[in-house]
Amino acid sequence: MSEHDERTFVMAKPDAVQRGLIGEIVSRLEGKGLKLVAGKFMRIDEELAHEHYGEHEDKPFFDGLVEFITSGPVFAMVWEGDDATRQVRRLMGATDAREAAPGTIRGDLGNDLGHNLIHGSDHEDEGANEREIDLFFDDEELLDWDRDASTWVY
Ligand code: RTP
Ligand code: MG
Repeated sequence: MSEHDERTFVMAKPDAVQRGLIGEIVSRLEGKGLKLVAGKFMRIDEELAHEHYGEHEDKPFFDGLVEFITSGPVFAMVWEGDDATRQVRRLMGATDAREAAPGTIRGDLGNDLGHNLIHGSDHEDEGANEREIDLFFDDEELLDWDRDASTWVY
């Protein structure tokens, strides 16, 4: 991990899994030059959903959000790169997929406010990265690796 690199938590939500868009989401982050350091295909249970979305516990949409995020498998990931948290949020687009700019994942592919395909740690929430990575992954699941283009790319 070089000096300016940071790690950020990302998740393909149940709608992305159901619609067969895991690969597309991974591809967009890879294409931007971010590096995958962890990935896990899993179900989020009620308890994890409450912890992960704890900041929204008092909001009227909380129960629906928990129901959605626990409705089927998700693909949880950790991505690394320079300013990775902000980069991912830019690639994701605005929360409401109907308003998200074309060119973004949500803008191009997402359906609406609730079904917006992807979660990324909030860059405005100090420490959200570490907190969410810790919640979903053990330390040994985060891989340190270097790209070695000389070996495999001709
Ligand atoms: P996320 O946490 O899922 O990456 O999304 P976000 O940062 O862009 O948006 P956030 O404000 O954290 O909201 C979390 C999720 O709650 C749903 N939501 N519903 N009905 C509503 O007013 C409302 N507001 C937010 C969205 O699905 C959003 O992804
Ligand atoms: Mg959020």
